[in-house]
Amino acid sequence: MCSPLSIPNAVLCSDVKEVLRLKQEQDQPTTGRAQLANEAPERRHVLEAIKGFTIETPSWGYGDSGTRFKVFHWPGAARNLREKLADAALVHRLTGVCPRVAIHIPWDKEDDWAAVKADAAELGVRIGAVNPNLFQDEEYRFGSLCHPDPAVRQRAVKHVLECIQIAREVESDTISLWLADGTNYPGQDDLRARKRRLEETLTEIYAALAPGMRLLIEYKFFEPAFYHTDLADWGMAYTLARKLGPQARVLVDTGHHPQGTNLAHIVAFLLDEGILGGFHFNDRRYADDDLIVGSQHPFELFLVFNELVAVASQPQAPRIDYMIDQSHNIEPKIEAMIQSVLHIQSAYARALLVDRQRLAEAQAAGDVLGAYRVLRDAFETDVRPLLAQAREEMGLDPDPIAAFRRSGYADEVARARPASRSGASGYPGA
Ligand code: PSV
Ligand code: MN
Repeated sequence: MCSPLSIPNAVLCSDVKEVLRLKQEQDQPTTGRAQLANEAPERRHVLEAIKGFTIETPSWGYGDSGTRFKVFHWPGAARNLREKLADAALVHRLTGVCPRVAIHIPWDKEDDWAAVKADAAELGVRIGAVNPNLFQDEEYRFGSLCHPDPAVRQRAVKHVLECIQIAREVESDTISLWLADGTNYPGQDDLRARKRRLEETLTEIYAALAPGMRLLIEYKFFEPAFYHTDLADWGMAYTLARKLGPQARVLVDTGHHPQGTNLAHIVAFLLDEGILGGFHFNDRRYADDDLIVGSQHPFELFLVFNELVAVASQPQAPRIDYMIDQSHNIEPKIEAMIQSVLHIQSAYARALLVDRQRLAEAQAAGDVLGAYRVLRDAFETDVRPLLAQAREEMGLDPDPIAAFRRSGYADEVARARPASRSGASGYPGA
C-alpha cells in the first residue's frame, strides 16, 4: 500500500498492480476514470503533479539550424522572434504545460520589448530565460568573459548587462549564461588568469542582477574550444555560483558531459547542495547532439527525474527551471518539440510512481536487486493512459502530436513563411 502524501505535488509511492489496474480502466469512458480518480488518491496526486509541471521551450528550436556541413531549410520554420513565439504558443496550446519561451540575444533581438511582451501575452506565452550570445562576435575569437584583452571582456559584460535590461523589460527573472570560452592548444593562454578574469567579469554581472533575478551558470566540457573550456563541468559552475551568491545557480544541460557520465549522480549532488537551478534538456549519443529529449537514453532521463522527485517531496523544495535546449536539423521542429515535452512528462510521471518506501527499505536491507527492481517497476509502467487523462482534465487532446498533425498548422506556415535562406552551409559564408 502507498503511504499518504505530506505535500501536494509529489507522490511518495505507488502500488504497481494498482497502476496496471488503472491502465485497464483507462479504456473505460471518462466517467469511469473520474470515479477511479476519487478511489485512488495516489493517482490523483500524480495527475495533479503532471498538470502543474511546466517546461520552457527555446526560441531557437523553432528556427532552421544545422551541422557545420549543411543547414537544411524546413518548410515553415520560424524566421524571427514573432514566428518563434507563435510556434511556441501552439506547443503550449497543445500540451498545456509550456507557457514560457527562452530567447537568445542577439538572435531574437527586437527594438520594442514592451510590444514583444504584449504580443507574447496575447499568444498565451511569456518570455522565460534570456540567453546572451557570447560567441558570435569577431572580437570573441579568444573568448568573451575570459578574453585576455580587458576591452573585449568589457564588451561581453556590456552585452550581458543589456540582456539583464531586456529581462527586466519583458519581466523575466532569469539570465541563462553559457560561455563558449576556451583554448585550442596547450599554452595558448594562462588558465589561472582566465579563471580570475571570469570571476571578475561574473562579479560585475552578478552585481547588476535585479533583486530576485537568477543567474543560471551552464557548463560544457568541450566545443567550440577543444583543448580546454573555461567553464567545463559542474564543479566549476558550482564553485563560481557559490562565490557569486544566492542568486547564482548551476544549470545542467544534459548534452554537455563526456560519454558515460552519471547524470543522475550530478543532479543528486547539486540538489543536495541546494545549488541546482535549472536544466537544458535534450538527448545525445556522441557529443552535444541536441536530439529529442529521451529519444536515446530514456532510462537515464527517468533516473534524473527520480532524483528530482525525491527532493520535491521534501519541505524546502528548490526552484528548478525545466527548459528544453534542442536544435532540429532534419526533423520537423514543432513536432520534435512536442515529442520532447511528452517524453519529459513520461519520465516525470514514472518517477512519481517510484515506491519510495519500498526503495528505502530495500536500500537499508542491502537488497541490491530489490532496490533496482523498484525503480525498474516504475520505469516500465505504461504511463500513457495517465498522461492522456491529465490532458483530458486540462481540456486538451490526449494525443498532442495527433492534434498537431490534424491542425493543418504545418501546411499553413509552410505556405506563409518562404525560406529566409535556402540550403546554406552550416559554415556561414561557405
Ligand atoms: C550551448 O551548446 C548551448 O547548450 C547553450 O545553452 C546555448 O544557449 C544553446 O546551446 C544554444 O546555442
Ligand atoms: Mn544548453
